[in-house]
Order: sequence, then C-alpha cells, then structure tokens
Amino acid sequence: APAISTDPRRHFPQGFLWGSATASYQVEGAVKEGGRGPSIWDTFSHTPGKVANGDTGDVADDYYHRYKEDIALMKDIGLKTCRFSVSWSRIFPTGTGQPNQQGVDFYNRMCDSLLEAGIQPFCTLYHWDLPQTLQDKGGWENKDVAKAFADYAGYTANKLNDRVKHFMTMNEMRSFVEIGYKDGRHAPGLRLDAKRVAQLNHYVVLAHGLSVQAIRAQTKPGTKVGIADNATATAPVIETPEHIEAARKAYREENAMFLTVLMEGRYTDHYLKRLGADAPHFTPEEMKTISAPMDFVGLNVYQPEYVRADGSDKGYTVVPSPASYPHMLSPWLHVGPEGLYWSPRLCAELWNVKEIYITENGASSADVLAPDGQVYDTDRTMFLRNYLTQLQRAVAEGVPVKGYFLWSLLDNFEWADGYDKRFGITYVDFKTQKRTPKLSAKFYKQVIKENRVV
Ligand code: GBH
Repeated sequence: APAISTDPRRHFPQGFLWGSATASYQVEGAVKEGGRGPSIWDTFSHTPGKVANGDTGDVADDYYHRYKEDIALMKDIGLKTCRFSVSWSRIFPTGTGQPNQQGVDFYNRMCDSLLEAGIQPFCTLYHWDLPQTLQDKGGWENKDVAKAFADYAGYTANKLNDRVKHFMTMNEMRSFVEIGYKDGRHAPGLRLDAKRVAQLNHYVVLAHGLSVQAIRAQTKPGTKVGIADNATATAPVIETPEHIEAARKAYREENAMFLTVLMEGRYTDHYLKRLGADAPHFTPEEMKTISAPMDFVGLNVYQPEYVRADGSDKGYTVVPSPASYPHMLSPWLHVGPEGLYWSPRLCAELWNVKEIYITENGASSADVLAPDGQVYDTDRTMFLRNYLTQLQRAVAEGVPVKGYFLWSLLDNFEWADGYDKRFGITYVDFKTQKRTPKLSAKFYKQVIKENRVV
C-alpha cells in the first residue's frame, strides 16, 4: 500500500513544474491576421444564438499582440512552464496544402519570449479549432481529416522543436466529440446519431495515434509526446477497498472510448456490448496505431464522478450528485478536490504510467473589481487550496505527477459561455484589455515560491 503523506506543510518535490494553461481560440484574437484561415469556432461564434451574449473570439485577450506583457505576468507569478495551443489554421489556413510561415513565426516568437523568461513551453496541437475547410469536408467524420491532422502535427512539432520539448496531440477528445458532434452546443454544432458519433470517435483516437507517430518521426530524440485528456475522474464514494476497486473499474470503463483505448489498444467488452450495432468499424492495424506509446499522460481534472461498489458484473454504479451539491460559477463544475488525487492515481495504477501532468485544473468565479482595484476571488483560492492538497497527497504517496497547469492564466473566451464565466487568476477588463492579478494569483505565487500548499 502507498505511504501516507505525513508532511504537515504539504510540500511538493523539488523541480515540480508549476504552470498555467491557455488555448489559441480562447486567448489569441487577431483572427484575420498573420495569414490565419477560419476555424469552426469562427463560424460557430458568428452564428446567432450559439454563444452567450453573441460573444466571439475575434479579439479575446488579444494575446496575439500582448503575449509579451502576459509572459511578464507569468514570470512575476513564478511559473516554470506554460501550456499553450497552436491554431491549426494559422499553420495551414485551409487545413492542408501550403504551410503559412507567418503562423510558425508567431509561435516561435512567443516561445522565444517564454524561454527568455525561464518558462518551458508545453504545446497542444489541437484545442478544438478545426480549420473550417476541413469541416466542410466532413470534419472528424472523414478519415482523411485524421491523416491531415497527423501531417499538421508532425510539421508543426518539427518547426517548434528547437524550442518545445513536450507536445500534446489533443485537448479533451470527449469534449469536442460529444459537445461538438453529439449535443451540438459547441462547434461545429452537430447532433449526430450514436452510430456516427462512435465512428467519428474512432477516427479521433486514430488521429491521435497517427499524430503521435508523425511527431516522433519529425522531432529530435528526447522530445516527449502525450495528450491532454479529460478522463472521467472516478472517485470512491468512501475510501474502503471495495469502493476503491469500484473506482478503478469505473475509470477503465467510463473512459473506454478515449484514454482506455489509447492505453490498451482495444475497446472494452462493455463498451462494444453497450453500442451493439452502433459500434465503430476498426481494423487491428488501426488499434495498433491508436495505442502508439506515449511518453506522458496529461489529465485535465475539474470535478470527479463518485462511484460505489454494487456487486454487479460491471462492478460499480455512478452516484448521482444531489441537488444541493456545491458547484463553482459554472453549474457543471461540482467541487470535488479528491478528483485531483484519484485521477492520476488510478491512471498510474491501471496502466503503469510513469509520467503524469495535470494539464488543466481551475474554476470559474463571479469576480468583481473591488473599490480598491483588487479582485478578491476567495472562492477560487479556496478551490485551488483544497484541490492542491489532494494533489500533494498523491505526489507524497508516489503517484508520478510531475507538474500542474492551472486553467487559466487569464479570463478568456469560455466557449459557449462567452466572456461570462471567468476562469483566470488574472482579471481581464475586456473593454480595455487591462490585466489585474487576482487574490488567487497571489496565492499561486506563494505556492510556487514555497513549493507547497500554503
Ligand atoms: C476545459 O473543459 C477546456 O479544455 C477549456 O478549454 C475550458 O476553458 C475549461 O475546461 C473550462 O471549462 O455547459 O453543462 O454543457 C472542461 C470540460 C466541457 C466542462 C464542456 C464543461 C460544458 C458543460 N468542459 N462542459 S455544460
């Protein structure tokens, strides 16, 4: 059994990578500059009724122009690393064909500034902004898009590799598959039936595998490849052996079509049985590609799913959240700090993963500028302290978590919620673009300085 954390001061190991995360469409703006082509999020956000208040990412945080100022903020907080994403349509304006050098130059300039500030860049290749031209050809329903993604990923990793050593293929496969193509609440806003979603899901995991191979083929030895996955974080409702075992089974099954198939190279029997005639077509060769070995696993953790043992063949039942369950400003964001303990622990145990990063964790809050010009986001600060305490517990027990990326450095374009839901530790006035570090930024700065939960 793993050792219990006995450090009352809640330290992290030396060299722990403290970071923050952002994504291209959520922060960059400058959507028509530098030769960028349109993505599905430009189309979607400009379609009336799709995004709260009719907000778009046209300007967002204007990070495309202000990245130097924002990197100075990162440096002041003491960040060791920064996770950003590349906009595919800045590199290939129509998804394939002729690359756009101005796009490559932008990310290289930005990474140079990070490195000058002593901050290691971690690069995500796909954070949901598919080139519109590729959606016009069927998007992720078209197997050729999987190949196009691998070409783009390999090319881009090669161009950034002098500066970037860690690449993540995709962010949250489940989110863009299910919310974009099944529920229709995110771009491209489709509501496909179960059979089409399952086949598209298969092409998405295939695209991931193809891109792992392409990145390896086109980067130097020592470059690390992984993913930023929002694996459902199953937590035992009570920490007894039977419920822990239920959580372990649930982690595998609830993530059957995402992380589990990447790690095991096969869909679980329960998954295939549940889909029946809707199950995807696949070949053994594709399954081998999908499970191409990764160097690390990135986990985005927001809220856990509590499970209990139930004596069934499947081995678990998901416990529904009671109506009174507390959440942050976003109604979906239930407060459950132990997700940050169980998700990396179960991932490491199930698949013997040796290097894990928390690639996102953070919270929305109803932030206001106080009369003294400060933002006292005590709820976000409380949230982070509780979650980090659970992460420290995992690390102290030997779970191989090497770094943590807080979502997010800045308030930004929160997808269908527009600018309504603020996730930043830095307040952004979207009229003036003025940045104000919140109380949570001061908290995080102290955590990093002391390398422990303060
Ligand atoms: C992550 O998604 C994303 O990677 C990041 O871009 C995003 O800004 C951040 O977290 C905060 O949301 O409105 O009830 O339909 C987290 C997973 C998927 C959770 C979409 C919210 C919509 C729920 N998110 N989901 S609902």
